[in-house]
This record gives sequence, C-alpha cells and structure tokens, in this order.
Amino acid sequence: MENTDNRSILLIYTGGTIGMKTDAATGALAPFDFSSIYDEFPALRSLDIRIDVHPFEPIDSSNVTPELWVQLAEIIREKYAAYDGFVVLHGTDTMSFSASALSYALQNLEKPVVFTGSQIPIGVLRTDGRENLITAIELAAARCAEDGQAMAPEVSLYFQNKLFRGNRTSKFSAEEFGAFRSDNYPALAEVGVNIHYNRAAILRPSAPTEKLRICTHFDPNVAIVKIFPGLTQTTLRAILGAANVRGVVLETYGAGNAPTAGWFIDTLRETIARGVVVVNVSQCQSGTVNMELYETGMQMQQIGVVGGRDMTTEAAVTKLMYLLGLGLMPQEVAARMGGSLRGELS
Ligand code: ASN
Repeated sequence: MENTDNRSILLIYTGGTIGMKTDAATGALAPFDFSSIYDEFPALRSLDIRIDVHPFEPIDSSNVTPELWVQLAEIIREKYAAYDGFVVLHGTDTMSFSASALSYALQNLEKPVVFTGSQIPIGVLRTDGRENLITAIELAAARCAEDGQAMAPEVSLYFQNKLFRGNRTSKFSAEEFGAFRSDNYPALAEVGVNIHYNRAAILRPSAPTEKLRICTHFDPNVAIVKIFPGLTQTTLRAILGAANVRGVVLETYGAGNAPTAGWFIDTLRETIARGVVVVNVSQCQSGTVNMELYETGMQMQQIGVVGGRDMTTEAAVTKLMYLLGLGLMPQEVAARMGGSLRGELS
C-alpha cells in the first residue's frame, strides 16, 4: 500500500454485506477484494492516510462468535503501535454486539477502533458502503490539532453520517441506510460537509500512559430472556435453570417492570441463590431502568436483580460474558454490571 503521509490505519475485514461486489460477467454477487482497495477506489489516495488491510475469512455476521472478538482484540494489540487507528468492516446484523464486546476487551484504549459496514454491497452502484468506509477511515485517523491525540479514542460505530459509541448502539432497521441508533447517548460525531465532533461526549483515556490490555476469554454461558404477557413458569424455569447458565439479561417492560406473581419472583430468587447473575434491562430502546419506581421493580431489586440502567441488551450480554470470562465471583460480576466500564451506561 502506498505511504503518502505519516497517518496510517489498519482496515480489518471480517465479512458482511459490505464485502461484496457485482461480478461484471455474471451479474452475481462475488467477494470484494479489500487488499486491492486503492485499485477499486483510487480516490482514497487523496486522503493522505496509509491504509493496510488485514482480511479475516469473510463471514456473514450471523455467524459471529466470541472467538472473533478475541481474534479482533489480538490483532489490534499486535498492530497497536504501528497504526493511528483501526477500522473494522463487519456485517450489520451483529455489529453492535461485536462493538460492545470490543469496548470491554480493549482496556486503556487510546486509539480509535471504528466499526462500519453497509446495507448494500460495496460493489453495487447505489451502495452506502463507500461513504461509510471512506469516512470511517478518516475518523479512525483523525487527530486533534492542539495535542495530536486521537479525536475519538473509543470503540465506535460509524454508519450513515453518525459516529456512535459502539456499546450504545443497536441495529434498528433492516431497510434504512441509517441502520443503527443510539437512543440513550448522543453521537460522538456528526458528518456533513464537515465532521463535527461532540468533544464533551467522547471518552478520553483516564491514564494515558497505561499499556493496552486485552481480554482473551468471553464466557458464552449466558441467556437473554425477554418477558411478555403469558410467559409461563415452565418456560422461565427451563431457561434460568439450564445447568450451564451463569448470567441472564432479563428484558423487562418500561422502566424495569416485571410481573409480581409469586412464581416469577421465586424463580428469580432461586436462580440468584444458585450464583447466577441476573441483570434487568428495558425492552424500550430509550430511557432507563429504575427499579425503585414501581412495586414490580422493587421486588426484583430486593432479591438481588442488578439494575442495568440504560444499557442496551447488546452491551449488557457482552458485558456479562466479559466479566464472567474474567473468572470473577457472582457478587463481583453483579457489582461491576451495575457500574460503567466503558461508558455503556449513564
Ligand atoms: N447479513 C449481513 C451481515 O450481518 C447484513 C449486512 O451486513 N448488512 O453480515
């Protein structure tokens, strides 16, 4: 790759819709070769950013597992000193899970890690991927004019003119180009003719001299339970009672409410007594869990359900996997679930 400037980014390609193009001969979709990115997009040379490509075996993001998160963390650690920032090309379906997981996996991060992808393949004329890719590269390489530090040294997600904190996002639309939302936290940057950073919203490293540390194990023995009117005791017991389950994200109503029926509270109490960590997040996209508001929430608080405040389900379930993967005791996992690790809750 040509070296035009002292800024450089590593483009890590994992797969997803963005990595496809229309084969001129057959008209069918075929993989796009990101290693020849300058041939495909000669205009990228004008960015004055060196772009190196690290391709993984491309997968649809429906097939993502925690192993991919560890591989991403490892490649970022290995190449950390050599680049100003990292762009991760990823399928949209599970991008918010991966961006959340990486936010926990990378500790003491001082460089941008920007996830992006597209709704239409990059090699299709009407693609949204070209703009997402080019701007993500700019965002990952952007430095502050005053101190030379990265503008947004976080794990973020760029899509359709907005840079979000990754662990605040959810995929919201299977149709719109603006596929992601971050209803409980403002955008870190808005992109129009110029890029406007929301400096007050961006996390700065607390101890800038600390070395990057990564986590290499996520515990997948967790479950997500979305409650609904009619949920039976048998079903709830079957899920919460599964022998392997060590953590549960309970998606409740509104401000964190759930049935007050005896069997419901008893099942949760027994589950917590077995050492399973239960975290309460809301089914609503915006707003926060407040278990002190209604009796239905207070009962859960009394038996030790952790209030997940305004965390997304994606942020909560990957945080549970991360904390359980550290080998902590349930009480310690519960305590850390209720506080902010990387700005994932307010
Ligand atoms: N199924 C695709 C994926 O997540 C969707 C996309 O990337 N737009 O890999």
